[in-house]
Amino acid sequence: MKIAIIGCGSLGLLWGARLAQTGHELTLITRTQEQQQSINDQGIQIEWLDGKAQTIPVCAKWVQDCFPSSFDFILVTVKQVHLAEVIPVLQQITHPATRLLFWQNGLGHEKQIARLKNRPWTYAAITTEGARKISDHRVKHTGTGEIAIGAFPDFLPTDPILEKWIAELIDRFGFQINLDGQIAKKMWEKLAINCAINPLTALEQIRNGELLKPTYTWIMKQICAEVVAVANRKGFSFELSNILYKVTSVCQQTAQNISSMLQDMQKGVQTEIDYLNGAVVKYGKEEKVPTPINEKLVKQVHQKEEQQMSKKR
Ligand code: KPL
Repeated sequence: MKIAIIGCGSLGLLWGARLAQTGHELTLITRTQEQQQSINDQGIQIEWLDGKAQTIPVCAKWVQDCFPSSFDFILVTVKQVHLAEVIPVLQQITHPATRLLFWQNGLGHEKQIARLKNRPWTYAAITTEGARKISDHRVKHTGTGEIAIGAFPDFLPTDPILEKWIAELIDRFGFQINLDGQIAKKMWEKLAINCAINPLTALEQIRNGELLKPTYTWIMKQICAEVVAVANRKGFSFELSNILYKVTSVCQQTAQNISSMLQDMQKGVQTEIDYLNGAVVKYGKEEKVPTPINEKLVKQVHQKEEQQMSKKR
């Protein structure tokens, strides 16, 4: 199969390192020419969870140079903020049977996916794994977690191509990937996890594991209570205790991780706050469910984001 990964942040590089070892023809599509050169010249340098380092040669193409091409399988690992600009590219480098896996945090991608014409095989992939991009071609795998994939936004028939690919990955790497018939619910669950972890780590400049201290667990409970109230009103039923248990497990499993929002802050780039806590506020308004804590966090993150971005300018 011809596989591409579009978006070479921490998750894209992690999956690049994995998929380069599966024997499929793999191309990493980068947003900048500098990153393309750096990956082509030096390969992906990855430090795995057990501390072992590996250099993996891969083929990278700058997004502007990837036409004409046609891939059978694409992992879309750009952030939500870049999804809109990637959709026209995806339209051109795919065919009607291409499988597209969208790996974004938060909510909002269904609107973007709907812009694709005649590309029915679209999936959402949800992961709670941690990874940190160290430079354009270097990445560190910083935490294990769940991986779930499911048809999104529409229901799809059984897909032998996707199932075979997943079976290959399980066989090759030993980790579990679950095919989930209710991926939209899983997205709300992951949303709650990100709403609790990402803004607090970004505002306080701390690693995920530090959120296990009582001061933070108390705030995380309030954040999650609002997310659960909105999700329940939207028809996704959750128990707060269950969500808090998941948040705690992710903080433990990714204790050393720098959350994606803190990574964005440190780089002085736009964060995904509008697609995380911002989405909760938006849906809360629609459902007339108050979300004051999430609203406050959105404001605080925007303020800090602005400060960080102006330092970079
Ligand atoms: O998804 C993540 C993120 O950083 O965006 C978690 C799971 C919280 C890992 O850091």
